[in-house]
Amino acid sequence: MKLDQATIAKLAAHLENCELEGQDTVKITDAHPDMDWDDAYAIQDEIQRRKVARGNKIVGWKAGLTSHAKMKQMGVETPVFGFMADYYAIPEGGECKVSELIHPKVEPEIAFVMKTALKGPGCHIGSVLAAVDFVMAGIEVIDSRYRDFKFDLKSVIADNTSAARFVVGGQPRPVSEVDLRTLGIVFEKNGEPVAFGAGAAVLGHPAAAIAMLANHLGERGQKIPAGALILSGGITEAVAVEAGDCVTLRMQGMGSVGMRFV
Ligand code: 0L1
Ligand code: MG
Repeated sequence: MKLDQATIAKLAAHLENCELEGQDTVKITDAHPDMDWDDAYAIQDEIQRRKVARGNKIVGWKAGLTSHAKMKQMGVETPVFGFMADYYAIPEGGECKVSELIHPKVEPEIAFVMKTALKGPGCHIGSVLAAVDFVMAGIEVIDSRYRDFKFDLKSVIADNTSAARFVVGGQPRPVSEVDLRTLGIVFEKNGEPVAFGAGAAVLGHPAAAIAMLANHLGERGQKIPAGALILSGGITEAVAVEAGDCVTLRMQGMGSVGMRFV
């Protein structure tokens, strides 16, 4: 690690304040070009610690940058991971307040709910499928705290991988009943289809994102607990939204889920 504890705490407070106040900032690597990957996750961990100390619950995790094309574009070989706090959750069909955010975008994702805990290292798609209870449709709202979404990966990780809000729902299905690779989706904005895809867009098999998350947490002595919700990564490009927009994700054989931006 290159940053001392005081700097990590200062950067975490700055990024979390930007999130809570809906204010943007320049990327933190501008002032700290030497920070490394461990520093980036340490800042994210400190943001999580601040929320828990304030009484928020951590309800799950997310994987980001899970398409091979996007990873290549960003020059990385693994996805990035963030956590999800309880207040990120929007009820199915509910309202997401744009005034609380900076420049939201939405991503259609397959959400996993764990039946048993999963701890890496050594997790693979098989261990994930054995540990998952059910899957369902989910929409992630990302909202980078960096001005104009201009960032590098270390800055993004420190900023909890742009996590902001999410909605899950539709018709949950036992994971054993679903071919996650060929699972088709239609993503609609204001009633018009804007993106299409299939589960294989996420690392070839979306359960691979959960295995990588378990291995990532395992390296840090942590596990994915039973009951945790995990968003496995965007199946399509993120779609920008503003107040007045309505988005709906239709997932093959699994119903639909949506939210309104007000
Ligand atoms: O969930 C995601 O794939 C987003 C990861 C962070 C990068 C971004 O804000 O676009
Ligand atoms: Mg996402």
